[in-house]
Amino acid sequence: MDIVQERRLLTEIPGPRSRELQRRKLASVSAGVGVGLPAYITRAGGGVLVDVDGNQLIDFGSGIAVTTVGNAAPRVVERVQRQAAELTHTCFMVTPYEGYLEVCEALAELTPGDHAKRSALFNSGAEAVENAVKIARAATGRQAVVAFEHGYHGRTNLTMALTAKSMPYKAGFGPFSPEIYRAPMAYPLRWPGGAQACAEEAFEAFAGTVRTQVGADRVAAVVVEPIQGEGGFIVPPAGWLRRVADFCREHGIVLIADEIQTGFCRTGDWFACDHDGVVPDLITTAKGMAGGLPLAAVTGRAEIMDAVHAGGLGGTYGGNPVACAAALGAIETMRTENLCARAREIETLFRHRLEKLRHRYGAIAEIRGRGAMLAMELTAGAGDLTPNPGATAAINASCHRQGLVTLTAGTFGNVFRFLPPLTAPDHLLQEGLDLIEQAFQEHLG
Ligand code: PLZ
Repeated sequence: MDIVQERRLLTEIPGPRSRELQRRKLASVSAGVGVGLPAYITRAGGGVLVDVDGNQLIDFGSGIAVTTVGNAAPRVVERVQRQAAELTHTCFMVTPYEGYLEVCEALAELTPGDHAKRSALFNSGAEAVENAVKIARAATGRQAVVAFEHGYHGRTNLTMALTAKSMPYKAGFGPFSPEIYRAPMAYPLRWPGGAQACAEEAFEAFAGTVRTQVGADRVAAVVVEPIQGEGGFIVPPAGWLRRVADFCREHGIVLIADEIQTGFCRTGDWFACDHDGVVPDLITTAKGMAGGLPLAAVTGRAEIMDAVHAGGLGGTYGGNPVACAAALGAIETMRTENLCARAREIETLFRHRLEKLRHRYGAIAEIRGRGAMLAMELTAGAGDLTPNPGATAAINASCHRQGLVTLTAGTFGNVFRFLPPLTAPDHLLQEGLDLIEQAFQEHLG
């Protein structure tokens, strides 16, 4: 890693060269593709992004939970370079190669449960979720799929239907795929009966929705994020996921855990399901798995994965050799650098600072998340849960101006979330937290 791990501001953010590129963006890229912070990046490493004006930004987003092992991580780069020089593509369905198998073997070993497993590889998270639904339907002979309020599963037609939030993901893009049903999410902070009652009542509300609105024997799959990502890092109460899993087993429903954002060390375990002791039937992965190259997977029980007819799953690029090489480099990095433990360390470091802030600002209703996937939900003030997207956006913009790349989330746009690379050094994380503190000071006094 040859980039000095420090923030360095040479110009305002974005600087003049970035602003010039942003003018070209407006003239050449669809307006439908938004940009959060228009600082154009040329190099990155560890927890630092270097922009075209020479500024060094601190990365608290990891490109939305992707560069878990750090940007341009040495083992990823080494394997990608070697692979790209030898073989870039055959299409696994035409003439196969070993890297695809190695990734599927690693997935079988690392994902929850010690049953026989199979995997199939794809290009994006949405494609993985879409294929998991196809597989569950083929295996059960049923059509209905149940997803949750605040859930996010992608932007393709089927995954838009699974995704809860209308603006910006769905508005104007219908009609949506049929046979998708939505159940209430166990969201302790906003559960009408209070956080204490949430586990029990939210499970009953889910089971009630399935029984009365769909019919449990018509449901092919329940799709759930063990900790919701785009929805605002919503952590369901202990025991809720296990009860959902038990309900699925009882009714022959395939439980699909969408671990695209939570997987691969992010939450301090290999997968967030591990924390709850839940073994899903199918698990979807992407993002952190391949250190920045596009790769996604569906992994699951052999009898479910093998229920699909030969030729029923695939795609030209799924499991591309270079992306597979990147995944093997990323997984090797997670193992040798014990990044699950590092995520837990980061949680301790962040929580200490964020809780101090929460005591100072009544507008911070809650600090939540797990491992290096943490967030704060901002409301109108102490005791008032009215969402505060205005303060969230203003604080986020202040961080950007100071060279800290942060992200927001949440159905109401009032969640400020942190997803640092797990290889970022402590001093950089502390500096980022200083900037967050200053931004709160600036906007909330
Ligand atoms: N499932 C749980 O978090 C992607 C979305 C960014 P793709 N989340 C980032 C955006 O605004 O498009 C995600 C996820 C969960 C599925 C997906 C979809 O993964 O690789 O973006 O298709």
